[in-house]
Amino acid sequence: MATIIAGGLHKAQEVVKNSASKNKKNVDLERDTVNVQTKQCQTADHGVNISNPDNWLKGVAPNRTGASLLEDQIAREKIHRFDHERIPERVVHARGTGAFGNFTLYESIEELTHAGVLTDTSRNTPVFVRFSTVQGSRGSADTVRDVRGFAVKFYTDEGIWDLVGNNIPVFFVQEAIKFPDFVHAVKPEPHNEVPQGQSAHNNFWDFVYLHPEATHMVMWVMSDRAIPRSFRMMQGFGVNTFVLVNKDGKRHFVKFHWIPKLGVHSLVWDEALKLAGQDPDFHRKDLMEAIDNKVYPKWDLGIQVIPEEKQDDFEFDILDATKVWPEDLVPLRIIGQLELNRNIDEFFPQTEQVAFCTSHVVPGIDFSDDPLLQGRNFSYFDTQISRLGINWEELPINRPVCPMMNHNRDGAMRHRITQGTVNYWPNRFEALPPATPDEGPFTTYPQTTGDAGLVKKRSLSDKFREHHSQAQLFFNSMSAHERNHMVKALGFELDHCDDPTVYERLAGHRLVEIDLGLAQKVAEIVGAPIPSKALRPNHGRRAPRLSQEEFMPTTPTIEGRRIAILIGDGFDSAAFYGMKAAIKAAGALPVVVGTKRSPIFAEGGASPSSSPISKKGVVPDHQYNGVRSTLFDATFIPGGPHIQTLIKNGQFRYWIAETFGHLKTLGGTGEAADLLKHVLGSEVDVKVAAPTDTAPVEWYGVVTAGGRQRAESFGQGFEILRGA
Ligand code: HDE
Repeated sequence: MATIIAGGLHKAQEVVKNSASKNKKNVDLERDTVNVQTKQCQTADHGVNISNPDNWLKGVAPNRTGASLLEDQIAREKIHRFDHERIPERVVHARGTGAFGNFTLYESIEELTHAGVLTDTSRNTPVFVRFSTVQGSRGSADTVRDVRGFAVKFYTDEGIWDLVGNNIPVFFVQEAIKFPDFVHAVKPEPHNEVPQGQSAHNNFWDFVYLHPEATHMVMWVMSDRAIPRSFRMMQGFGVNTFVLVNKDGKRHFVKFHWIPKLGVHSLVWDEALKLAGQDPDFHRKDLMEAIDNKVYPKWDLGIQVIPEEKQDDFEFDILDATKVWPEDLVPLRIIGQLELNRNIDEFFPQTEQVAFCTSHVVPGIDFSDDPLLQGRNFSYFDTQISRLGINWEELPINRPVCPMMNHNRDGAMRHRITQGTVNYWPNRFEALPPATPDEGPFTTYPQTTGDAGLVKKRSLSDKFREHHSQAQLFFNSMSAHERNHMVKALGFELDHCDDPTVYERLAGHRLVEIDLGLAQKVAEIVGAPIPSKALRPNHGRRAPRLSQEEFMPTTPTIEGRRIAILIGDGFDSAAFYGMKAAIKAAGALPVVVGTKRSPIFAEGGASPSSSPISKKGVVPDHQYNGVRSTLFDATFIPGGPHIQTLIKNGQFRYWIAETFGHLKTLGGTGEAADLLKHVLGSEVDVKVAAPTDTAPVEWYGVVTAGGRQRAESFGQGFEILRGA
């Protein structure tokens, strides 16, 4: 991967320049951006040139080291600055990564909203997106089983709009006041700060049992959605119910969806576990690599809309964040596209200091009474004060690209200098008057409670009390192998709970509310009494688009995928170069893995003369000990005498077995079939594919990915191969 990421700084700057006229946020950030790669000499923070940044000032007697002097203001400054480099990590979603991009509209939805960002089809709105995990701290691994954050900051002409979503459409709790309990329960336990980056522990599952409203979300978290292959290949959901207001003042309820153009794909659990150790930055690097290679990740923006007069037409409360709006009842309408096309220049001032705030909406978008959203609108602003200080909105990554001016002043680290003698309204100069209606101000929708008998109560509407119907709907909608993965995920999690109260209650009660078969399987795995009676009948309904298999791209694609090519001295150069070019032509990334990282020569001693590296041989991107099959989506092995070297090497044999076990495509030419057959045995059908225009060599393929039947035989296949 290093080869691809190298030079990122220059590329990022290039994009800033090229798109300067298009992307207002890039232009805005330029005024705070400097480049360390200049020959300017080092200075202290107050600008004085420094000649010795390496030694502390000392009182030195002849031939002695001498005492360090406190007087050294240069050394002290360096240490002081270092001592204070850290800020509090986010209380949740601490681990994340970000990128810049643009949002454009396919069609205006002016009948629903007067927000410019959702109506002006000529606009190219700059965005910054931060993806994250939830449970782990800043240094935890990327591929853990967890919800992923999908937070989008739109820098619109009317101000910032933060759509702070997740990759799962529902949430664990219905009331914001429950959020601290939930987060305490899922985070590492208080007595020993264990576990990191996992929900597999007593307290989380104890919480789940005691909160039936968490059941639906838990089904999603135990599904493949919680171990995405890439941030680029997951859906995003605003989760909460928002409101759109049109120019006539009519309001509609809305849910926002992001749908990835590459489809929705996941890792298998064994890969996720291994990757957490082999490459804890797997998702972070994957995103940067794709953008550096100009395979820009794209999502469609979809909306589901419910007119105000239909809000009571559903069996669930449309403000309940533990429920989806099934698409057969409320169709999804695609209206725009998000593209990520620029990597960050520096992590801390951009990804770490970016601060999202659900209460940041623009005119035309408003809040519903969704109780979670109302609580979030308080929490995000508050948490940014604790992380970044009261002037957090002045930071370059957070400031809007439209004019911003008011009488808010002062506070720690104020940057802005405002001229003039007044800082209050009204004032004798009429300085900074409130916006007139013509200036498009934000106006809160004049919602009437409509209830003469309004009373203050700590409660939710009755429909909020139904917790199992959609959990069943989700489970019913999974394919057989997705269900199988859920059984295994529950087995793994509950195996990490050593308190019988926790796993027995879960299997014997909570899961029986969803599906008896599911509960029985899990109970057997984790050693709980096996339940014999369903607690409620399964309503049998399905919603196909809850299964991620429904999100396969209409034309199968390998765009943006990483494909390993295994070689040793004596590989077939025609097959090697032919396939490498074909992979590139299809928008995927060939990564050469060799027996060593020094030059490797093709059969006959040299590469073809057409190759620029013919005399030097091929220098692989990695040697086999530096990477593992888990880092790639498929593997190709050219034929040639080098196969004999690979066959003798246990690690290459394991590579083949593991790739097969993880249901990924294996391909080869000529003698590569010997290696595939040697490792995979007669159980596996090694097929010969005819040469095509893009793959102009005859090659063997063991296609293990994509098919449901194959997915079901995953465990079996893997076991056979381990033995081989
Ligand atoms: Fe958050 N959440 N949350 N959350 N959340 C935070 O804000 C909170 C909720 C989500 O990349 C915090 O800046 C409350 C739902 C994302 O910087 C904090 C409740 C959804 C991110 C906070 C929720 C989310 C956060 C911590 C009510 C999906 C990361 C740091 C129950 C729609 C944003 C921060 C980033 C971050 C509070 C529930 C998504 C403490 C009170 C539902 C993606 O303010």
